[in-house]
Amino acid sequence: MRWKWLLYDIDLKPLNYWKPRANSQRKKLQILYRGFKNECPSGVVNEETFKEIYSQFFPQGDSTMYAHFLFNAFDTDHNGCVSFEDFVMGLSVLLRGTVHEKLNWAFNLYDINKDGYITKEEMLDIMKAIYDMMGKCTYPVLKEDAPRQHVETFFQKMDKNKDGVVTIDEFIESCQKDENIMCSMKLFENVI
Ligand SMILES: [Ca+2]
Ligand SMILES: [Ca+2]
Ligand SMILES: [Ca+2]
Repeated sequence: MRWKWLLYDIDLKPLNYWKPRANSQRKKLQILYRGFKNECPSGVVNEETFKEIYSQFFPQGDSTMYAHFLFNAFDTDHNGCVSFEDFVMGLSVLLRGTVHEKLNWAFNLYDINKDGYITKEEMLDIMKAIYDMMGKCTYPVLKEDAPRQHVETFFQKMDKNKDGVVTIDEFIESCQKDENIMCSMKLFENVI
């Protein structure tokens, strides 16, 4: 199997888009990549293993839900397992893709049921998962309703035609226009 890893070996260049965060992002990706290689001699990872590998990054919080959503975003053919090819394809978008490609990937993550729209509930689920993962140590003064307030603000800005759902065009347009949304949503820091 070793040839396979070599074949798909990628150099984990730091993201040049978010310079200040690039080092920690790179480190996370390297750990995940190594974890994948070690845990999955078969070249395929299931959701449980993925969660275990992922929880190493956030020992202070509960990353179960976020890892679940992340797994579904990597599992592009939705067959319940992420192959090394799926994984490397996702990584290469996140590491070397254009902003547009990265936003597409993020949209897919937020669109939990993959129907092409992000609802307020979906955004809230992701946001709650992120807050859970960060843990109380990171945000000691976090209020219970913080994720909901966050979502309200983003949703108002993103749902341009006010039809209650965010389309890919609305998502990309508002993320590109508003750096604040992009930063606050931690799209690229937390996407993986
Ligand atoms: Ca798959
Ligand atoms: Ca959806
Ligand atoms: Ca809309």
